[in-house]
Amino acid sequence: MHRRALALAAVTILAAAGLVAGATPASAAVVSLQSVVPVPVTVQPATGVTYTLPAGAAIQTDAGSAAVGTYLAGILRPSTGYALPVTTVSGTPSSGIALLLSGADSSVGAEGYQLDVTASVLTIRAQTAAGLFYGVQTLRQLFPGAIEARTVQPGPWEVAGGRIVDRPRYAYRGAMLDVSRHFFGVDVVKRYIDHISQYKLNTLHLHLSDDQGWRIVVDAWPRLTSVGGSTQVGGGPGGFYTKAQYSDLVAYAAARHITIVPEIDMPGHTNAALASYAELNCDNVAPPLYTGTAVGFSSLCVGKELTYTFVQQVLNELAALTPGPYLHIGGDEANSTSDADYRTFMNRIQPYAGAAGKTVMGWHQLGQADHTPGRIAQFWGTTTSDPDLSAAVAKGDKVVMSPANKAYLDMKYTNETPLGLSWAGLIEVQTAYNWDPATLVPGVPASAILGVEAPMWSETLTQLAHIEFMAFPRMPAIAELAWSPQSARNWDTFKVRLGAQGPRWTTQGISFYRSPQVPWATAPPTGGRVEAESYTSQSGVQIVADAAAHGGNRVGYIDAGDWIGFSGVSVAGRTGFTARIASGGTGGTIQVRSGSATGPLLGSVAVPNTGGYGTYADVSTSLTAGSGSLFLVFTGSGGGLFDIDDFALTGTTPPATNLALNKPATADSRCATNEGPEKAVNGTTNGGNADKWCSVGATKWLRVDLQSSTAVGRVVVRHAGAGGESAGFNTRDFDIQTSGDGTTWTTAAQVRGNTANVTTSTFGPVAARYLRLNVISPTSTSDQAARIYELEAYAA
Ligand code: NGO
Repeated sequence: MHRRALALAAVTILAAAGLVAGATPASAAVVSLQSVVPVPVTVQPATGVTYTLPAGAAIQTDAGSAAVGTYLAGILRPSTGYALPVTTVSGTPSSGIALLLSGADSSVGAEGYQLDVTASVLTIRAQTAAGLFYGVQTLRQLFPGAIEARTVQPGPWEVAGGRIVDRPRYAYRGAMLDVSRHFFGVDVVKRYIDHISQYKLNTLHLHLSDDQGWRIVVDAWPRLTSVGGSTQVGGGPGGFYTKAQYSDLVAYAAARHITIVPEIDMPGHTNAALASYAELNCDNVAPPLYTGTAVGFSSLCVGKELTYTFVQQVLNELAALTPGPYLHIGGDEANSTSDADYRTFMNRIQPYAGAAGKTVMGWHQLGQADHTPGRIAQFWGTTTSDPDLSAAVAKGDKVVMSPANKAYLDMKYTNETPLGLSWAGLIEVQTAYNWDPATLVPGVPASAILGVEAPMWSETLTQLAHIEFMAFPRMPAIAELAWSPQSARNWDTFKVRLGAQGPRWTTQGISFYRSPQVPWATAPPTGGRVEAESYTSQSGVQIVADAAAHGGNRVGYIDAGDWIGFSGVSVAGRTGFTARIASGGTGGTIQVRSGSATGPLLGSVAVPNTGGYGTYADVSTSLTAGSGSLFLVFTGSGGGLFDIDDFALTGTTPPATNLALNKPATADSRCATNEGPEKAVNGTTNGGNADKWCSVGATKWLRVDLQSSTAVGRVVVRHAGAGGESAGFNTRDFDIQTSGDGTTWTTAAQVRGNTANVTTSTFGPVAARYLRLNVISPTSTSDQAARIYELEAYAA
């Protein structure tokens, strides 16, 4: 193998002089008001004016805008480390940040906003909370990219002076996620909601059923999920949302001014339902569950009365879960249903949505059926004229544009894209961007167009990183079509604005496609980049000269277990790791270790295929607390999986506020009067034998009331050995759990087989009112006791 031959010639050890991670980066240039995506309607920079967010700033809101203020505080607090209290406005604020529901330019309408930046105050004005929310998304982009970090960064937090007055072009600005072909859990969907809200989209269409899986509980038809939800493409375990989980998603989206549009695809794309209930089939024989990717082979039984009972009950239950106006009934690719049956079926079921108080939405083939009030036809064709679409428009339907050859986020970018399909063509960023929804299909008048949606089908996508790689950078491109006036859009300025988003996405841990069409900004995310070739020790790797690599070289990984070490780079206080890699395969992993190549594992990041060695992408992982020098260990089958260009350790010492300190603590038992739960939150481990919570019995739990919903991302437990007792008494197996109500508990972290004196569990921040440590097995079989000297909770 050529790479192996190179490796033997190039085992060079370089000094890391001057490349110590953690060096404070030079103050980044202030972000230009002209760099916002989607481009605003009007931007007036004020030359020479800069606002600097002071540590003591408050976010001042009207009664109706407090929730937006709290949302903004949630973004700004972790990276600035500032308290940023959300207060009620009095008069016209002259300092800090003001979110006001009055005084905006009248042109902003229902969803627009006006942002004013002076040297003393940041003011966003709008007519609605939604408008303020979009103003907040603009403000976010005007802060340095490090504002997106979830650990305290050095700042300064400067914003260029001027005024932006902005409003959306279209009322419907959507993204779609296919959770049927592969199932994605609540956390993945929430993260995608965060992503799309950042670019001012207001609709998330969830494709909840298809041949491969039914993903939402229907009480009247429980086998839909117990059977129909039990697999997915490729035969994995599938999954589904309970009604409570679905409602949680709806609420999470609503808090970000996003409406969820649920889709039950009918009469085709229904194999999962037909497999769940034999009686729904014309021949009363249930077909097997389906895990392939063919389309057009299934149909509900149009001639059966039970079909209509089924559809009506399903739509009624779905409507009850849906505060938004639309129910999407699919209607695409009904290739196993005759045209006459299709019309019969659709004409009969469409009124069910109306009776449930909802408006029908469907793929544009629905134009074959009768119009119903307010109906939306979603165009997914690849041609510029379509009889079904024309029929829909002639009947009075409104249109959402999702042309598959422009707006489908599941199409490959290029032939080399490792994920995605290509039936509608290859969609590089410029192709996704360079079209106008109002003129794409000549027969459809601009007045009929309600908006734009970017669908993400998941035949080939199995994890969050895949969704992000396909969505970034095309989702922001489509978002600009949906929000910005056509006259303000321009590929040459867009690609520069888009490229400036790159370091932000890196800071957010988003793995994105580094399209060669885009001039990506290369500013370091935080804390400075370290060239991989500056290692001070290594085993097995090679240095490869590469003009596209930062510093001119990348480091080649040859065999599983190859590693590089950096004696001058400490992991202490670091909470994140981001590496720039180029990969031609999948299955590789970068392990972050400390002290040695076999030292403690602090984090591990799976390396996706970036499209080959010519294409770089950033991959990220969070790190658990550690100390000592950094080692990167490469695993996987090796021999061409990936090379690493450079990396950054992110995060400084996390905020040291122990959220559990002196909070009310209870437990199911105590060994002695002076060994109660309060001892585990008293801030000390040095009171000897009696400074611990000790518990006896088979199950043991310690519960802390944080007294209000609090973001918790890290829990530190100090065990017997940390309090001076024998480390043999350290608690071995336990769960860290969180709860909003003290009744329903979610496990945030599991620790098994622990022998350390101090354990740190890090997880994506969870909003928790209560925290619970559940001891699974006793530390010592002789006395059956748990000994916890301290339980500490931190935001990150
Ligand atoms: C088509 C088809 C879907 C596929 C998708 C893949 C529509 C509306 N029906 O789009 O079933 O998943 O293409 O790109």
